[in-house]
Amino acid sequence: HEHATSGWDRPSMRRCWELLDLTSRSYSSVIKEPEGDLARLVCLFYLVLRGLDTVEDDMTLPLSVKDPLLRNFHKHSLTPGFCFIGSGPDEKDRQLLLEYYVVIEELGSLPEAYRNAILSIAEKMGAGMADFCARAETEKGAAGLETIADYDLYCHYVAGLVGEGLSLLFSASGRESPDLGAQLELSNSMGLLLQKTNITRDFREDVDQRRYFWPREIWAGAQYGGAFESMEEMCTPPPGTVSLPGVRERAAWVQSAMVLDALRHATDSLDYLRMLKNQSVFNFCAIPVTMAMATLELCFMNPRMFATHIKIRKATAASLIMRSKNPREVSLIFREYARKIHAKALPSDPNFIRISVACGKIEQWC
Ligand code: PS7
Ligand code: MN
Ligand code: MN
Ligand code: MN
Ligand code: MN
Ligand code: MN
Repeated sequence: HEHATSGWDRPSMRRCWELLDLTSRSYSSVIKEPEGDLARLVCLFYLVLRGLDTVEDDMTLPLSVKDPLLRNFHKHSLTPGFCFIGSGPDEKDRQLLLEYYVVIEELGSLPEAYRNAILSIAEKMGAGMADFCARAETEKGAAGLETIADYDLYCHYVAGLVGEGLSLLFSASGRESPDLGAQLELSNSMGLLLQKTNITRDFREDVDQRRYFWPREIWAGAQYGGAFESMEEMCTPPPGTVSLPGVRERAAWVQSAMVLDALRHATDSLDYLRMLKNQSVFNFCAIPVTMAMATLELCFMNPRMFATHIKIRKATAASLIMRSKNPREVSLIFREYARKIHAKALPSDPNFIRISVACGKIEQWC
């Protein structure tokens, strides 16, 4: 990759590109997609939000430290030399917070409108994260998320706002139309589709860390086939032990309700992608969402998801990256996965009719 206008002449920006590679699992390559200065903006936006998420995810920090750190992170991002050394030693992204002053230095050199756009999103996200951290604490580690409305709001803070901010950056940079930055509903849906897919797939990893993101309304609700007392109850029991009768089946219905809830955002995401005009911006946005659709199909009716970390096959990912280049092809990919989900749905699933309707809606979108 060439970073002609991406700041490779400055040590602080050079370090930011390295920190991106160090901290981003799936996004590092797509973030380098947009040309020149836009890639740099997205990289800095990513590092600010990754910093916030590292604070949010650190379960060793007491709420008395975490809460003000999240709420003031946008201000710290304007304070030359600021860094945070208090992350737990196991925190995989602690290096970013140790060297956060390089991000601050680069933010300082951005045109004011871009810096303000990035930091106003960080302010809203930090406040939202702090609100939900406090809720999880008072409910003694139990799910802070009660209702599907709570789940939507949490996902809005941590991912819908990312979509909103990215759309602003795409518009402000002149790569996309000014209308895009105003499509809050559609950009929110892009974020929610990605975040809900991540939360659904990461069931086991998150529960093992006592992080409960599935809304109680779904896993405790009889109308979704769940009626569990806790999320642990859904886990695959240790080898050699037998689970209670019906647990596996009811867990499958809860899983299908979670996949169904994520699918609510699919057609909005297709509408969002259809608005894009710039090829590199399109690739950046389309690749994560086609991967998400493949991941939802992998999760659906898959009992392994309750036992371990599942991932789409490398060859599938490579093919999706190559195919995600225009709206028509992307809608065909969505249709393909909607059909596969539809075909796996069982009539005995309490969500069966809702799944058929949701898949039918995606299949007919084109
Ligand atoms: C600025 C590219 C494309 C219009 C750090 C991209 C965690 C799913 O399970 O680490 O915690 O390990 O894989 C990304 C909309 C956000 C939403 C959000 C910033 C799409 C901080 C991705 C990503 C909007 C809160 C993956 C939301 O985390 O998960 C930039 C358009 C960060 C996007 C978090 C999650 C991202 C996520 P885990 P990851
Ligand atoms: Mn992570
Ligand atoms: Mn987090
Ligand atoms: Mn995280
Ligand atoms: Mn996750
Ligand atoms: Mn993960």
